Amino acid sequence: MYPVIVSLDPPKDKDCSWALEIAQSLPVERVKVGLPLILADPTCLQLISRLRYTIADLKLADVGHIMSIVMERLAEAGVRAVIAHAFVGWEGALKEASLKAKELGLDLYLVVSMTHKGFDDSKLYEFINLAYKANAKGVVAPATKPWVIKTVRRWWSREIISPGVGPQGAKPCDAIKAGADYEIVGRLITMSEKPEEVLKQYEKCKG
Ligand code: BMP
Repeated sequence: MYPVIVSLDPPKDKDCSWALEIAQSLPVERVKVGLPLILADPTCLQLISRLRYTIADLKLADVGHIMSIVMERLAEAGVRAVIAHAFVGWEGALKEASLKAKELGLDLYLVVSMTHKGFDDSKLYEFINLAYKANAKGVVAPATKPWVIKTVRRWWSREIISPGVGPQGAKPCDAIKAGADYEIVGRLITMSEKPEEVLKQYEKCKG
């Protein structure tokens, strides 16, 4: 299997069948879905979750009881993992979210850095400590900033999953070479005429 999580973000003219077709046809274990898919068709989440290990990327960033309600709904739909923002902090937010994830058997991922230039990386160390405290399965860190991944890798022994490949600037394998475990790839695969060819580039990531 490839170290790739396919991000299924249907553009306006696509629907659930587009996402299902991609999830079904590609040899990947995991997919990531977010608001573009859920708003296109809320029932799609359940269908996708039956096919693949599905990470719900709503980038939860709320008070604890609201994140908990959302997580209960997501677990009901069958997703296996959720992504929350680290910046919301512990007391009143991630403390409750991490307890709820444990209760529901959901894997928790925390966003510790983002792919765009404007993201402030000054609290990276603090965010990694929060990820340990929350017993996160992994963190999201940007393929567009390999130096951030290298730093995270020094401090964080669990999974690093990394978006930003293709249209956002990183090349396939950049993040893996910097220390990530999976690259999160959306349009480079979902808009490709030959998605298998894109996946094949991952055969040689580690030389
Ligand atoms: P694409 O490969 O098409 O650029 O999609 C990237 C995916 O990763 C999107 O679903 C986006 O929400 C997500 N993502 C990102 O692009 N940057 C981040 O810092 C964090 C993300 O989750």
